[in-house]
Amino acid sequence: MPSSILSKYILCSFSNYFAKIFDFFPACSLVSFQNGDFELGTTSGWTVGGGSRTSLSSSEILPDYFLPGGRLYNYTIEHSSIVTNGSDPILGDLMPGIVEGGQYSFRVEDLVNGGYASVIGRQINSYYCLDIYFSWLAVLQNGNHSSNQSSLVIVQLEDITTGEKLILRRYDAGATGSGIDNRFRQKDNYFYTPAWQSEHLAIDNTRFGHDFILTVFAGDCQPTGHVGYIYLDSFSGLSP
Ligand SMILES: [Ca+2]
Repeated sequence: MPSSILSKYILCSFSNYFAKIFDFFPACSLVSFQNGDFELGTTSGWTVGGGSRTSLSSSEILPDYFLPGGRLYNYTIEHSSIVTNGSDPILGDLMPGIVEGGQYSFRVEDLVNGGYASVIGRQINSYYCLDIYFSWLAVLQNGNHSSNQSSLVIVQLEDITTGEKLILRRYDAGATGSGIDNRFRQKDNYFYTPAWQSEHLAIDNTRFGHDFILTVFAGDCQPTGHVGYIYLDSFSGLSP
């Protein structure tokens, strides 16, 4: 067993131990997040989809529309990909390496414009651990459009037992810059995150055993001339 995996196992065993002491809940398990870091080099365990977003303004978009069974899902649109470490092809050294941990991460959508959108989702059921972590890195091309017509990324972590969105980030490349916040910087006509954005949900005992779903969306601009994409890595019960 590689030492990094071994140390994570030991850490998780520790947190299991304390969870048992304090709440007598079943042990949390790495199995919940198997391939949450994409280190199988595949999307095993995840659900991926895509489609055209040109019929919708950004405010009308829900990520679920582009997952299998969704109203805009098109199985021929496969723009997303597992990626290996290296620089972002557009922003280069302005962004960190496009893999946060290990050898692989996942890029939602691609670097070609065309009015498309893509999504990846992962559900974990009956979750008894104390934390959920994941990290993302986004690029939005400013096409000098309104927010509603611009490229778009959405990151959401939902407690589907209660229907609450516990983490919700929604950014667009609207021309005024009002669709981003201080997580982003600008280079030419690109908004980008200069560091991996580490998300952490601390789960209190009112949520033990609930089902959660992580959904990450990226879409080109509606007029089709500009790109949006987002990298995802390190979905785990343990800090990256
Ligand atoms: Ca990884």
